[in-house]
Amino acid sequence: MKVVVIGPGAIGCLLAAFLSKSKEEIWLLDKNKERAQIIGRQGIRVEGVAGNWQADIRITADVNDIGKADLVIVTVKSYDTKEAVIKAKALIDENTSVLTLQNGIGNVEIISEIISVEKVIGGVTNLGVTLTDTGRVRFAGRGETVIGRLDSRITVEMRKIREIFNKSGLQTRISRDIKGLLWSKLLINAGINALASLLRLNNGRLIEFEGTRKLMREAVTEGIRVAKRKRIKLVFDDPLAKVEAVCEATAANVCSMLQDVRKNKRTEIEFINGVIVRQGQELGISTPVNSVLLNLIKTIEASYSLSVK
Ligand code: KPL
Repeated sequence: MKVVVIGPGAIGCLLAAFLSKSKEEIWLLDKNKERAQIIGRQGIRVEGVAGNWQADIRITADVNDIGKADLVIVTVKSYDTKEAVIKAKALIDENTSVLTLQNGIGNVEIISEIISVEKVIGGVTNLGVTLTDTGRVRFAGRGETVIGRLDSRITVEMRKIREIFNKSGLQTRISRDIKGLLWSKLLINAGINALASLLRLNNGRLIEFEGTRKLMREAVTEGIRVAKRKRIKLVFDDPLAKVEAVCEATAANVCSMLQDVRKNKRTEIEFINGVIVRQGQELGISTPVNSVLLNLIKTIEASYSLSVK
């Protein structure tokens, strides 16, 4: 199988490094030529809970170097999905599956506008990973990866993906209810990412303080209300307990949004708390905590270049 991981961010690098342990042909596709050359020379360095090791990797910024792929895995930031998939079209033919392992809600839909929905597989991953430098990642928390299709079907391609991921050491399963999964993961990110970024705390710290625990629970409870009204079946019996469990399991991790804020980069807030606020408005459900989190993170983004007066 020829597998192309798009985006050498934290998740992209970690996936490519793990998958390169399999017998398959693994590629990393970067939009930045210089960075691709650096990673090509150095390989990907992984440190953390799976030990410290190095993976040599095929990487390019030119899709023509790769040819047609059997599987394309999208790991770019949600606001870059459209551009990344349009650029990757040359990799995709009738036999290619496209798997999104991104945060937030909306990526399956964005990808399905560019290529046939038949080829698209959704997924969530709870791997806690930080990009410490170009092609260098700290793997801070193991977590399950779950994949599924909007039409609930389980295909041969999905079984193959599960097999390759598991063989590479990435614990992976298939679900028939991808919407429920994406919303369940959304609740985790809605509870953790914005708060951790505003307070500049590791995931684990969020459950150590009464104030953050309370706000986390309120943000998640608002999301649960929206999901319930939309008749989304959440996969956790107790989503509030699950968010706290993820904080514990990824305690040392700097969440992806805080990694972005530290680098003065745009965040995925619109695809996380923003989704709860917008869908809440449409359904007449008030989401005050998510609205505050959304507006504060947007203000941080808008004020990156400003200095204190
Ligand atoms: O998905 C994550 C993220 O950082 O975006 C969690 C699971 C919260 C791990 O940090």
